[in-house]
Amino acid sequence: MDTAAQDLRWLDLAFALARRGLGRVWPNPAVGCVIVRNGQPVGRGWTQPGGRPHAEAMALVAAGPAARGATAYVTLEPCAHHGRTPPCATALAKAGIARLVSTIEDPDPRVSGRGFAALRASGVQVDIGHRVPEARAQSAGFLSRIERARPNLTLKLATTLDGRIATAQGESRWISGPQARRMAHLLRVRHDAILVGAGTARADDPRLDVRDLGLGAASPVRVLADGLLTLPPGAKLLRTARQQPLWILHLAGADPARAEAFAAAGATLISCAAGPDGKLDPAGMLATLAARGITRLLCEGGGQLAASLIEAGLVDQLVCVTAGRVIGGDGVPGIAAFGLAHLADAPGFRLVAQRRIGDDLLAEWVAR
Ligand code: AOF
Ligand code: ZN
Repeated sequence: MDTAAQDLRWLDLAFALARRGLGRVWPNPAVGCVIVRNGQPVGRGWTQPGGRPHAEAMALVAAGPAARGATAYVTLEPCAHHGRTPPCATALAKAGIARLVSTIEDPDPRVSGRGFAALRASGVQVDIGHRVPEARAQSAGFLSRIERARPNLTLKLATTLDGRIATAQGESRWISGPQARRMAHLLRVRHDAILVGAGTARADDPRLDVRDLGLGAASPVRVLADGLLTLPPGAKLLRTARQQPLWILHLAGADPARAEAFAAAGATLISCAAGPDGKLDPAGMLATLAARGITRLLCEGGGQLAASLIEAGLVDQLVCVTAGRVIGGDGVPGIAAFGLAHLADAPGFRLVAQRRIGDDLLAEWVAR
């Protein structure tokens, strides 16, 4: 294998390591780092839960003196700012790294090119611009938080062939099969927060955790969009609020006594702006979550919330599970009405993957 191909192979290993951090490192990006000397990996690292230590620091500790003269492969520009620890760029140079192979600049204003520049200034050979689409995709949440002041948003939909999520009587357990439901739990682990609307919370009384995967510690923040604080006090979300964070987004005008009761149960109450229709403004909710550090957000419904997010053009990816059943037009639609007048204005998505999952069809779409 020639050097260029070897480089990409090591960089891909760094991407695989970075993946371990997804959903657990917010507000930071999940970064991976491999240090290679004489064709052998001598140190591997990835961003640790909570966002620190950084990937490069972990890999340098693992490599020890073997880092001298080695090449470092890093999935994002090494940082240049003094946080709780010295900058990774300085640490790499100090450890004697001879060459850096990396992807894109870190858009954090404290970094944005300064990491690469510092390494170059220290005499390190800096070779960047590799695997750019992959780097942007893996850091999509972090890039979105910095560049758009909102999280990257995935909407998960599990519907019948005719796009329904429940019968007219509200029966919804279960539309998709066990394999698809397990996949949905794995999807939660890779996100910082799970968002549901109040209607779904009242109808399904979900816990929104990942307990059946034995990954309790990796459980994401649960976010409930409940403008008027309609959640019943006995809801599982509230009863588990002390074990796993529950943030409730509500309107300023919601009943203060209910707000107090929910806070007393352990929930974090967050007041959000209203849109022109008097309901929670979807863009405002996302901005609020980004300001609190959320980078990767997974919305699991229901139909009203899904419709408002899609209508506002805020859905970056759709993960659709389609089950081989038909409920009919009196069933509850997975995406509620949003009064679209012209087909030309219909939000569009591009199919990027599809496969069978148990007896269901899994399809992934990205916003056009
Ligand atoms: C790296 N390697 O593994 C990560 C980086 O609050 P701090 O000090 O941890 O810094 C957070 C910033 O560091 C974050 O906004 C991003 O620019 C960068 N993240 N950098 O060199 C890493 N996670
Ligand atoms: Zn760093």
